[in-house]
Amino acid sequence: MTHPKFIPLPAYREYPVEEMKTRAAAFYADIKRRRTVRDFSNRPVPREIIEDCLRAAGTAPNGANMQPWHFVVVSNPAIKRQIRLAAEEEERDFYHHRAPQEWLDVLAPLGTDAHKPFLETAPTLIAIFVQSYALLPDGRKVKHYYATESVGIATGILITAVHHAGLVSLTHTPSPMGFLNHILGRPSHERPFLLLVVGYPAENATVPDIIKKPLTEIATFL
Ligand code: IYR
Repeated sequence: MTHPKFIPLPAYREYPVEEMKTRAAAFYADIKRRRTVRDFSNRPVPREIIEDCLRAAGTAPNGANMQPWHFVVVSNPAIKRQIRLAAEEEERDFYHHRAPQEWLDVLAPLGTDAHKPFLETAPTLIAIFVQSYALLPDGRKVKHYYATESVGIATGILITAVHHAGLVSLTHTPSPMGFLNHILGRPSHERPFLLLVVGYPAENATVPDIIKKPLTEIATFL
């Protein structure tokens, strides 16, 4: 048993209430500009930017601080091509055979299909893996708690960091995603969670005309 060790809260900053209000409003104004983009430019993105976005993701609150995530950043064109081919194969099966009509109906406004050119066009793909347990060098397994929730939170921070840096992203979930372990050489105790496509939008990028639910619908104050 390791005993807890505490240090004074290192970097908390309290702002005057008026400044907090301005900050909260300004953050909302900025994050509501974020759109999921499917039309990417092939302009390269400096690796340093992706590294800082991943460092930000790695600060996420998570179960027992086990940090049950792994991020594989792919910019190599040959690997991107392999991912595209494997994803499109799954997606063709999804759109033409597996997806129930009910699912296809709610996807219709997004205009998605099995064609995923962005997996090759975009400069950066970040494959995000969930580790349901850690594997110690001696082969012992250490269970991770709330692994999926933790990786979901880290992914939210990553998406926010990418937006904040001035890039766009697409949360892509080819299903099933097991091919990512194979192509990227990840061990079987890591489960693919999401493929985050990151880059600049294409000059003529369009997005679906959709709206977010208002606060009154998404929140209750008691
Ligand atoms: N994985 C498919 C289908 C898809 C599913 C949902 I839920 C979306 O919000 C969007 C797409 C695809 O990526 O096309």
